[in-house]
Amino acid sequence: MIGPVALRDLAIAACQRAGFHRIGIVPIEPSKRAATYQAWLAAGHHGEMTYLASPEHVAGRADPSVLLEGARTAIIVALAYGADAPPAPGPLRGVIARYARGTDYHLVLRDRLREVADALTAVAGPIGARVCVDSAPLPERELAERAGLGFAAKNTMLIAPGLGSYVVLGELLLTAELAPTDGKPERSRCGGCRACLDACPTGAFVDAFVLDARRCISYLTIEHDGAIPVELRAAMGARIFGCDVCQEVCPWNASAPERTTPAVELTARDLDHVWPDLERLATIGANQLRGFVRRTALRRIDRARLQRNVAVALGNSADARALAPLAALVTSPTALVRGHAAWALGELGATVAAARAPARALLAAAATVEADPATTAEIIAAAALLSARDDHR
Ligand code: B12
Ligand code: SF4
Ligand code: SF4
Repeated sequence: MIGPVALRDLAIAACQRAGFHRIGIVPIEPSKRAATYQAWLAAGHHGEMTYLASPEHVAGRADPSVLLEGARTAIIVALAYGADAPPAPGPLRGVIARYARGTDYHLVLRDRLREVADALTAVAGPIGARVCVDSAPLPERELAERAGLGFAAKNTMLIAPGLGSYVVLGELLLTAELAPTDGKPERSRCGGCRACLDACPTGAFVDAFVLDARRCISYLTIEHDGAIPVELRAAMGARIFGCDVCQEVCPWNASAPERTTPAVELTARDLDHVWPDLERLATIGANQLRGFVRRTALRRIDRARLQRNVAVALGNSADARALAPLAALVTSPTALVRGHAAWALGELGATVAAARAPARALLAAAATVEADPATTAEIIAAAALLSARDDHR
């Protein structure tokens, strides 16, 4: 029978062949941060992500052994994605967060971790295994920290020194005993820095290490259904899927990219998946949209949420050319999209004098046919903003 040390060496070799940038192996133990997690939920910081508070999720977060009968060991891996950002190719471009520019990392990590599980069972015979990536009820950052992959930073990210924080995490739970790797948990190495806390456009950090997801642009653009709170829309800028600001300002990311070759599947598919063309997305057909999001993390949001985000980005563009795509969005069959397009017309008209009269005309036309009360309220507020600007000329 193959022993824990030989299994560990086999697992490390398989993880290296699979191309992971960091690898750690730890015995499965109850979480030391279960109370932190529950306090975060109790404060409502998870917003509408109610699955995070389900009994199954809370149990797994407290003790990962409930996720796989007989689980004894966890392999934790980090995979780096690209940090480079080429310049925007033209006007009216949105921004997609770096982790979402290539193939969906859930698919990439899952496939690679299955290869590792197969390599182990090929030599050691049947072993119970469960691949976990993101949505499984596992405290991924804590596990990575415990396995010595990096430290918990004030922006709540796991920073892997030498790689930075532009890494995604995945785990393979196993019923076999593997000898642990020798990585040790590190204390936070943020020191006196607080650049991320100060740079967050929406003020989403309640404190160092504590994020109120309800204010986070990543949450607002991806997880949140319905209307985006009006007071947070301007701060979203051109971001239509996710946000990287609290990582962009981090000194640990400044030199990491040159030292890393990111996973090829996670690198940007093309310029349109870095700087999406907002005009195109405003009028994109169902088939084209399917092609654009295929096998990317973008498929997690539906057309209505995407076009809601596009409308906000157009409203923040301060570019009169945004009028044409907004004219299309304000007549969308989806009330959510029409409402955000109305808001955007108000913003655009308020910031670009040349767009004011056409924006007002579009709002007036929209008002005559609008039946949805929430959208009507958006139209009235946008028109009032334009009138106020006229008064202050
Ligand atoms: C829910 C969720 C979100 C939410 C909430 C994020 C948050 N910070 O809580 C939203 C939608 C906002 C989000 C955004 C993003 N997410 Co997310 N998300 C998750 C998910 C599913 C759960 C996170 C969670 O439980 N949050 C609740 C808090 C309490 O738990 P925690 O994040 O583990 O936080 C730890 C620290 O706060 C720490 N802590 C608390 N107090 C203190 C005090 C001290 C002194 C110390 C040292 C530590 C410490 O303890 C907590 C537990 O270990 C994880 C996957 C998973 N299963 O873990 C991915 C995950 C965290 N997300 C990930 C990514 C990539 C992102 C984004 C970068 C995507 C983007 N570009 O838009 C942003 C980053 C925003 C940010 N600064 O966190 C990666 C992070 C990889 C990494 N290097 O850390 C994960 C691990 C997914 C993955 N498999 O790779 N996400
Ligand atoms: S991802 Fe963006 S909005 Fe969310 S906490 Fe970081 S900087 Fe703030
Ligand atoms: S920006 Fe500063 S405080 Fe924030 S995570 Fe990076 S080192 Fe830590």
